[in-house]
Amino acid sequence: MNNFYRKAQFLLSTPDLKSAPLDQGLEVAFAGRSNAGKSSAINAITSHKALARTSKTPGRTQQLVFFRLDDERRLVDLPGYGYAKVSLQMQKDWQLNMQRYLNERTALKGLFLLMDIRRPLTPFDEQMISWSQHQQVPLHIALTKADKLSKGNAKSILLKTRDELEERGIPCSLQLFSVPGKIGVDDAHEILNEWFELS
Ligand SMILES: Nc1nc2c(ncn2[C@@H]2O[C@H](COP(=O)(O)OP(=O)(O)OP(=O)(O)O)[C@@H](O)[C@H]2O)c(=O)[nH]1
Ligand SMILES: [Mg+2]
Repeated sequence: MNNFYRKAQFLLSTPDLKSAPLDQGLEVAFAGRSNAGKSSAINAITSHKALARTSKTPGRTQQLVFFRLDDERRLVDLPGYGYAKVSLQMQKDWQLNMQRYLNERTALKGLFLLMDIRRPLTPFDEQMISWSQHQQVPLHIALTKADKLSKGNAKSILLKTRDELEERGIPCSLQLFSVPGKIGVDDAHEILNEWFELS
């Protein structure tokens, strides 16, 4: 079944929902801070080198980018947030855009939130989490760039973050992810299979 994600193809990118694909079928959105590794994760999950554009410069993906898996299923690379250099107006636009997407998108079956393991749960992450809770969109969190820490440290941050989320009563699953470390692609497929009704 993992070969399924290799079928991913770029569909379209759009600054807002007006030009988005028809709101039908099943969609999973990848969200997270600029530079958290959203586009890299999409590439690893679909076994493509450069399906989603990655960059060392934060703020690369300013649009909602839709990838088609089959007639019914799509992945979405959401615009990154928390990039210090963007104007207040752009931050407001982002907030409205994300809120609208989470509120209105019927096809949205799950939010895949990526957080750099060295900087989890920033205020913008908290905002995404609270919007997803409010809209009752299932939430899965991946702590990215796990290769930047020792195995022991990565594990302890995973456990600490899990405790923090549990204490706040936020129901979600949590995993480690690393592209060069080849960590977490199977876990990601498992949760996507569930949301895409493939298992
Ligand atoms: N060491 C390491 N670097 C990674 C990993 N994942 C991504 N990166 C690097 O982090 C940088 C940002 O990755 P992107 O995938 O472009 O991040 P993004 O979240 O899509 O960023 P925006 O599109 O700006 O929101 C790139 O230089 C990637 O090569 C990882 O698992 N380990
Ligand atoms: Mg990106």
